[in-house]
Amino acid sequence: MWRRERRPPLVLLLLLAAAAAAAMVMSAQLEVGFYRLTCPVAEDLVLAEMRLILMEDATLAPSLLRMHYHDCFVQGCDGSIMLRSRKKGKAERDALPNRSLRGYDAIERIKARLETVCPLTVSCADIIAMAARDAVYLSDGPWYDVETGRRDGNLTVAEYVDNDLPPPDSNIVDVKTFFSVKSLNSKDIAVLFGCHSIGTSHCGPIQKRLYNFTGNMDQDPSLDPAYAAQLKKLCPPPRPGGAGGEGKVKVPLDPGSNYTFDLSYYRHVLATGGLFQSDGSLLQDPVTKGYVEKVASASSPDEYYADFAAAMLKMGRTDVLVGDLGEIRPTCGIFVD
Ligand code: HEM
Ligand SMILES: *[C@@H]1O[C@H](CO)[C@@H](O)[C@H](O)[C@H]1NC(C)=O
Ligand SMILES: *[C@@H]1O[C@H](CO)[C@@H](O)[C@H](O)[C@H]1NC(C)=O
Ligand SMILES: *[C@@H]1O[C@H](CO)[C@@H](O)[C@H](O)[C@H]1NC(C)=O
Ligand SMILES: CC(=O)N[C@H]1CO[C@H](CO)[C@@H](O)[C@@H]1O
Repeated sequence: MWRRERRPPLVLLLLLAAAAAAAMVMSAQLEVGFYRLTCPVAEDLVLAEMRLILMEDATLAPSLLRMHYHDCFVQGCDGSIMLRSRKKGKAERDALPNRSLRGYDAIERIKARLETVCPLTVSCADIIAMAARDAVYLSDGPWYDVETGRRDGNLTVAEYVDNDLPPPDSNIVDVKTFFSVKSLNSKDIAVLFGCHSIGTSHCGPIQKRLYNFTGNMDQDPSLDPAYAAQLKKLCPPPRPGGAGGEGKVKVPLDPGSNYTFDLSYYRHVLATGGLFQSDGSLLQDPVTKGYVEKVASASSPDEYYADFAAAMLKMGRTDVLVGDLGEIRPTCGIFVD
């Protein structure tokens, strides 16, 4: 369930939490309000800290939303994305697509606050899930009740990143393949891509699309020419032998409203083909295209926001560790051993 205007009163939250808990006592699994007895301030504290973090750097909102996606897709939502590499092996966070992930310090800052109030209680995976929800909410998007009860994994392998995350030049068949492994269907794909309503990209992921689409120094014909021209001004052709687009320039994923979580991403994809080929791939399949068209012409965001909440909960359940599995670390990035 989602609410656009305000957070619900605490009493309502507690009632909902109790109802959810009652429905889920059968086995250890995620639930709304998992910390209501062990750390009742957890969610309020994360939100308060997120307000401060975003006041200092508003661009961290999309980064923290993205972190939840990466955490869940690589090894399940188990906080292992936070672990630093050790001598033994390269960690997820040092794999290539990670180089543009930001917000590790923000998660550690929230974790440190929680450790002073409820030591060794709240998992890093849950902090990431809560921070992602708050990032959406604080970007004028919907509020939804986030499920908690995840525990943290201590296995992190850089190679998994390439195997689990679809690259930005994916077509819809590739995207469906990657998402179906996580039990996410075509509708979930279309809904979750709305995350690209906030935030930015480096030039690297779009260089091929702009300058060398099929290897003949051509441009992706499915990209609107006026939009492509605009992008080319921001992102000049890569220098031969130059570092592949890791420069300072950042391009908005949803031009004109990249600070606000709204439906304009869908209008943008429909009108221009989107920033990444993967965004444009939504138009290659009747189900995802139908969804884009529906949201793009919706008169109210309500239905999309409800879909978004449901899809985020679904993604947030990917391969989670619950009950006695996993661990709670004092610092998200540092192994306990
Ligand atoms: C096929 C699936 C996806 C692909 C290929 C993809 C790819 C990318 C790429 C290449 C970037 C830019 C990184 C950079 O250069 O800074 C990006 C940014 C972002 N992605 Fe995705 N993404 C996908 C799905 C998702 C999903 C499902 C979510 C949310 C649940 C998400 C949330 C974000 C956000 C919020 C940003 C902006 C980050 C920032 O401004 O720091 N993405 N994505
Ligand atoms: C929106 O995009 C512009 C670049 O066009 C960037 O300067 C700004 O930081 C972006 N905002 C967010 C919240 O990412
Ligand atoms: C364009 O793509 C082709 C095929 O992938 C590659 O061989 C060539 O080096 C690329 N050209 C440039 C300038 O990047
Ligand atoms: C990882 O956690 C498990 C418990 O979940 C523990 O048995 C194991 O020793 C830990 N391994 C490392 C490398 O920290
Ligand atoms: C933001 C961040 O922590 N990124 C890491 C990803 O990998 C590079 C290269 O190993 C690290 O230097 C970064 O710290």
